[in-house]
Amino acid sequence: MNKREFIKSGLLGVGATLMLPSVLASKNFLTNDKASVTGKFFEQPPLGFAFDALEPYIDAKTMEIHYLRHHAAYTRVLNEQLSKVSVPFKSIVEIMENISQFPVSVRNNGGGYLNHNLFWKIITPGGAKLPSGELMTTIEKTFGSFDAFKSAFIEKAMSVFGSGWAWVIKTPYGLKITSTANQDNPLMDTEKERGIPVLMVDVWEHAYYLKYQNRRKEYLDAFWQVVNWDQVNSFYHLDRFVL
Ligand code: MN3
Repeated sequence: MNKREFIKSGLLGVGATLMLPSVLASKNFLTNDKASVTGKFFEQPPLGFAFDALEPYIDAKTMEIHYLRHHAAYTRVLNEQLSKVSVPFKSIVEIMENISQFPVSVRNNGGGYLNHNLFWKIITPGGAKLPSGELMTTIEKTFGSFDAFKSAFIEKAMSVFGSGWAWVIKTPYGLKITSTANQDNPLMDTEKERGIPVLMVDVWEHAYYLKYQNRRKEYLDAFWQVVNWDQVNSFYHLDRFVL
């Protein structure tokens, strides 16, 4: 089996569902079965809602540029860079988990690719406005109350200096709020605080500057109006990821 055949069989194999069996494991989400002939290993998943669907909380122009230019560029450059590396991989998650073995260009663009895939999933027009069931109970137990949790998450997101992300991750020790720089994420083996991403927010200026300029806090306050708690709940119940 040559390298291309290995990658193709790997992409289509069970390894692709190692950690994210539900929404993320669909073929369009993680992989592209034309990869072996086109060199296009990963494709940008469809957004799932119109650019203007999150108005007035996230404006249409920001969504359009964010998806069509920023996310598309991470996807394109990731594919270009992966065609030059010899490290085998079966899924984007596996790349993240072994990112220390890849060039920094794969770290930046692969992180940018996956982080936005996740982010588009956890925002939605008209989603449930609060978590429910076990997730809500766990949040209240961990952080004292849902409001205290929101404040802690916003505070972490405000503390990111420059470009990065804030996260809620599921760890063997419970839920934790963390942040990463640039396009790093809590799946990467380069991160000190690792876990299953449950909720995340993009605090790169490109995520909010057109509407909110330097007022990151207003963007973060508005963010709660578009959180897809059903999806967050699904991420929370994943347990197949092994640290
Ligand atoms: Mn972004």
